[in-house]
Amino acid sequence: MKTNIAILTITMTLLALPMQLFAEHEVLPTLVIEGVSKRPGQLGVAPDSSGLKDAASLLKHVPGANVNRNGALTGIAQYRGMFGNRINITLDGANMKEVGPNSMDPPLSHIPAALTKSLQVYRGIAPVSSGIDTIGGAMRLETKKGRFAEDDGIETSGLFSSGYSSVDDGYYAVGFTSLANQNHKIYAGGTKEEGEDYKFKDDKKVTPTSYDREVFTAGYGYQRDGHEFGLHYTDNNTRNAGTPALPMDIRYVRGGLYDASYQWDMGDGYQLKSKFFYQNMRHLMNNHTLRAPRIMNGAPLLIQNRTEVEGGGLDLAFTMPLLDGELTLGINGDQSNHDAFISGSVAMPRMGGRRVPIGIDNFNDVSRDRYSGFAEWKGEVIDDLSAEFGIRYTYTYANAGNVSTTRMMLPSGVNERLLASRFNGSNHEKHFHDVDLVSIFRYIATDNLDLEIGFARKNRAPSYQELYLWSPGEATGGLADGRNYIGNLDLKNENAYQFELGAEFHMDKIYIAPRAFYHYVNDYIQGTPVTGLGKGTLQFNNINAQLWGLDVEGGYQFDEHWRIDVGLNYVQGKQVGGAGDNLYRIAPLNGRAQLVFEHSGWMAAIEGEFYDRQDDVARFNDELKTPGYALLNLRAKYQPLTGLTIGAGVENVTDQQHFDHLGGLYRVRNNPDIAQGSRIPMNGRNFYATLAYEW
Ligand SMILES: [Cu+2]
Repeated sequence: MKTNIAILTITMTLLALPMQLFAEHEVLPTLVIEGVSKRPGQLGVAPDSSGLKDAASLLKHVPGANVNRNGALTGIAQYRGMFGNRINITLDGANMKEVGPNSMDPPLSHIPAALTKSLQVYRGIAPVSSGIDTIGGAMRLETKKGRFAEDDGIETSGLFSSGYSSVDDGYYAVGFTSLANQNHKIYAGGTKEEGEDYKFKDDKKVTPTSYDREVFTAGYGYQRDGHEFGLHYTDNNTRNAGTPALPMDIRYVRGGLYDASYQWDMGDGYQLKSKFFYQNMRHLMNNHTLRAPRIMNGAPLLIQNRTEVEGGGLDLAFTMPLLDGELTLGINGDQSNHDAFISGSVAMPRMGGRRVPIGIDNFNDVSRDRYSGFAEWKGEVIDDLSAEFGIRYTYTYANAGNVSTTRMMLPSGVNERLLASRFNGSNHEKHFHDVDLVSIFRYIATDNLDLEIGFARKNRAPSYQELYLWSPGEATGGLADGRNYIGNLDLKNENAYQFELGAEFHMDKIYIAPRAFYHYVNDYIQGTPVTGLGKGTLQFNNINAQLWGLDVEGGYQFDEHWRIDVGLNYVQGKQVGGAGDNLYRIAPLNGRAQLVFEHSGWMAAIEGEFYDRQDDVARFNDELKTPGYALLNLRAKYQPLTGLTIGAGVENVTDQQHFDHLGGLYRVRNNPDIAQGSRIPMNGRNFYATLAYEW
């Protein structure tokens, strides 16, 4: 398809200005959110405050995508009903591993929106070249890295921006600068974001949702005669940040990602790309700094979980022309090691209320290594018909060390030491073999209509939590359903058969791009009831599932000043066989429409978001239904001179109380305004203002 897969561009400039492009002349079936400030043909949306904290919030603008929000900085990407590690998310090409076993630090949370250059979401079936484990899709985030000078001489560029939001009394500031000539560039940047608990209807508060984070980034780049070399470092220092949908809150997430890349453009379509990355992160969470602890035996149960991850990987890809297209051959490998240790103290009534320390291996010396290779060909088959064929083989190795616990008895009466010795007596070493297959055809039917049809088989090996959670607990990769889970050493791969049908109609002033999909997932991993481990405990198991739906994006340009953009998302997920239960955490039917007016440096927008009620809820974990809602947002921005932008707006203008179905349950005690176990209210009315200068 030579033209016209619509590309949604949400610019993440200083102000996080979402911008939308009509039919770009690009081959990628991809949505792009990127940090270009001004380009001809750009169709704008006014400044947004939601993207200021967390790059994941940007996903709400992307057809098919959404966010499972467990906290202010904890947004787990969702695409068409799949989420977490079913989606392959790369940061500057690196598949960064979470340090939190409950996904308090999902990949997109490492980079604040203000340092994001672009976020791409592969619409539909993700190509095999986009990475390992793309059963639910693939997303790529690129951080800001400055640019090489175009002419002789030294060029500097940079930006400063800051903003304030009333709903959480939050602010952010970002500075970024680069110094470059044609061959060398160096750059550095930093952000600070801080906010209080956010308010909802009539100044009630959702506690704890305060946050405090600093991110630092620096790097060096070199280019000459088709060679490009880069070194890049990102450091995240998150301090106290609330996650009210989870049993604990973030005390800190610390650490960084180092990467080195080398690319050689040999000309005539030959290209070599390589990348190496290494990460080391530490994390502490607890149940009593940002919230009131749970009471056990008549006294507070004080617990914390200290976790660590070390990981790294290598990617190599070689591209060459073949027939009327290009062939890419590549290998990828990564390794990670995870540890988590729970400690604290519990009051013992039999010992006169004396506190007794506890220590439990949550995950001990867990490793997960992946070795993978792929081949992908894209090109023109005949006139107006192009195709993409891909195959990827992946071997996943997982292992875990033995565990111990000082606890005798769980609250359920289960002997935890017995569980530990049972786990230690079983074989933890696991091997998984996966083959991914993709074939996509794109046909230019007329000058105004493009069609796409795609088939794929995609796989995912079980996560380490799904395998090795040996004692009933909630470290489940952020499921946030309030249930205790136990792992399963007998889990098989998930394998999905995917079918995609897309069309794009575009004319001078209008475009509309609907896409329908159907996925059948063999051995979909989900909790199933298990007996003898306490009431409500679930065990990860293989079931069969199917997901289907439709997402649509469209736009119409009335004249040079007025335009409208719309999006609509629908997805259903069901268990196949069994009770035909609904899958968990599926977004209800939703849509958004945005009317934009632009005139001589001014821009104003009215945005409406609509979410239907969600009645199709999972029974296996007693998921709660959610009522529908509509939201009204007003946004404006003004550019008094080149490089300087002022933005302001009001979100949730009418201060309605509403609930995000993907937001999880409220796990905190002692808040008179929100019952424990009910849905978490979303932001109340928010006034925000931003100021940015770019040079
Ligand atoms: Cu955590």
